[in-house]
Amino acid sequence: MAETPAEATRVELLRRMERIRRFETRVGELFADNELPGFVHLYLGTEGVAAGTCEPLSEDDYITSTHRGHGHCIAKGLEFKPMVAELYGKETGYCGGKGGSMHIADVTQGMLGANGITASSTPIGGGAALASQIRGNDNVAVSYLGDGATAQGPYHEALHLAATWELPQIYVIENNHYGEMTNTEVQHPVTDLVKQADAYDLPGVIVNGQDVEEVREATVEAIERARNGGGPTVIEAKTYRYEGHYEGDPQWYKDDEDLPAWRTADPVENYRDELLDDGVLTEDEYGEITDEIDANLEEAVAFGRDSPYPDPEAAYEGVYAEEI
Ligand SMILES: Cc1ncc(C[n+]2csc(CCOP(=O)(O)OP(=O)(O)O)c2C)c(N)n1
Ligand SMILES: [Mg+2]
Repeated sequence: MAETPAEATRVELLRRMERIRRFETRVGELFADNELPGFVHLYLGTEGVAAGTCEPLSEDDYITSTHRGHGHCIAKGLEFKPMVAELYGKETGYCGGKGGSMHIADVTQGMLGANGITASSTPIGGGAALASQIRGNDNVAVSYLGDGATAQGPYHEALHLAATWELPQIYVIENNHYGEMTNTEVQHPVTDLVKQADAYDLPGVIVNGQDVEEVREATVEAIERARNGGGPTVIEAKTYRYEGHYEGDPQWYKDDEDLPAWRTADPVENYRDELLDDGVLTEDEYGEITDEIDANLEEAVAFGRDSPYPDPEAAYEGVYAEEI
């Protein structure tokens, strides 16, 4: 049975999940209204994973993310304004509007990038973990990947090196039950993807991704192991993608019974009810938290809309390494 975290930690876990839920819901609306270019892949339903894994990290720890990366950015502490501006492709975005939804990065906060290339978060995180090891500091790298991405070569190469060199890296598999339009069970010979960790003699843990405290507890243990030279851990969070693969996906492949069942396990609403029932929060305090988030979000939307597009010449910047 998980030890209950301190009250302030519990409120913080809820706050991060609410930030993700509200951001993603609003982004879905903006995309449907044709305001955002490109594709967006929403993180709705899986908020417990990002919040539970990022809350125990420090600003100096690293994360590497996926094409479904908004939740990771928010949970690591990135701000709404430059995130929304990036989604609009505006120059005030985190990457000057050149990255868009799938490539948000802010190295100052240890967010080394969302990434459109599935599984590529894992070798990039391995590089960050190797840097920590060489520098002899305490920083760990958390690398997120989807269930589908566990079938890819770069993940296994990253696992192999990280295990051999005992790098301070934590792999978080978000098993949201789909890789694009295909159910996980059809795509893989095993349903518990964490079993792959055995091949590299790494500890592997399965957690209920809808239970933010369970996710956090497994992450705290993995961080401790990594900081103490114990090497990597693989965490598989069982969770569920509420939306399609991308916004606009008609989702004809989804089993109609699954969504309602997973919605009753909603990580955000259930945790809010738990904190209210436990007397950790009052309805008024909860309202203050969500009002502040919503106000920040609307400011960010206005900021994104009103910001200028980047100068076309900016396409040449950041292509080659510049002398520091
Ligand atoms: C190397 C590579 N191959 C294929 C794709 C196309 N693609 C984008 S997302 C995706 C499926 C990802 O599934 P999963 O890893 O489960 O992540 P989820 O979308 O469920 O979060 C694929 C095949 C890609 N982006 N990169
Ligand atoms: Mg998936």
